[in-house]
Amino acid sequence: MILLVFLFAVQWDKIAGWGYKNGILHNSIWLEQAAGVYHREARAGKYQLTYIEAKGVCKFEGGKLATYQQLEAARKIGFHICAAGWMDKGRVGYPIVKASSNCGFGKTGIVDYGYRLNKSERWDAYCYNPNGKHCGGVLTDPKRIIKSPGFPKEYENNQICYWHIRLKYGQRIHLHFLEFDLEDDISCLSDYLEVYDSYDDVHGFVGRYCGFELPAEIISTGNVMTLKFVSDASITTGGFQIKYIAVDPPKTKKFWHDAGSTTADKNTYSLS
Ligand SMILES: *[C@@H]1O[C@H](CO)[C@@H](O)[C@H](O)[C@H]1NC(C)=O
Ligand SMILES: [Ca+2]
Repeated sequence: MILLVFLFAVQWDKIAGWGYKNGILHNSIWLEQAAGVYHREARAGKYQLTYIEAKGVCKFEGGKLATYQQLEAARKIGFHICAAGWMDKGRVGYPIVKASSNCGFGKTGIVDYGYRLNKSERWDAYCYNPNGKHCGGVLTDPKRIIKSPGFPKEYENNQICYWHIRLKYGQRIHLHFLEFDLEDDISCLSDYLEVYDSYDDVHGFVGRYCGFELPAEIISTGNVMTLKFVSDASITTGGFQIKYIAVDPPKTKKFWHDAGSTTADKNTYSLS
């Protein structure tokens, strides 16, 4: 019984952690992979892609623009994004799982803007790729080495890779850069690696890296991290190898005191 309450308290924290922020359900990265559907925006930000460009973004990663049916299938298992994107044949819409007045007009389903007559309008993109992306992936092992595609050979042009590191609740991620060599320019506009201390490449920006200087070690604040690698259309170099290791939380009562601010946690603690 004590164990059950304890587990419940931990689970509850976990659910609260996988929350809903800025219109995005923050477990969507897992779910989008299950359905083969994923959302992309332009490097310049939200709503910057014409239809042709949106097609190109999906093609970079070996996918295609998703059909309405594919987006709906993903939505049914929890894919929720508050941003309109191009679909197959020039249709535009977005998938809403959880009704809210500030996104999706309080309804659930695909918010459908229909087939656009003007293909120069700018939206995001919904891509479909059932075979996974040709680089990147979701990593759940406590220890792994992440390599640029093709390493130790040079990486290719026009790559976009996302690595989503997802460890056990309570663990942190320690990144060590072992080798690093990306095309060098002052603002890292050509080729770069970005690190985010969060579930996605929107929140928790840590840094953008290029050139050949080894970045310093990074430790996450939570159990998730996102790495994004982008290369442009010319000049490639040696690439990178990055090791990550799970760091376990200290197993002392003090830890639970510090972490436990909810009633559930306090009840659990007094039982034990
Ligand atoms: C098509 O959309 C673009 C971008 O919104 C706009 O600049 C252009 O004027 C539109 N063209 C027509 C024919 O409405
Ligand atoms: Ca380059």
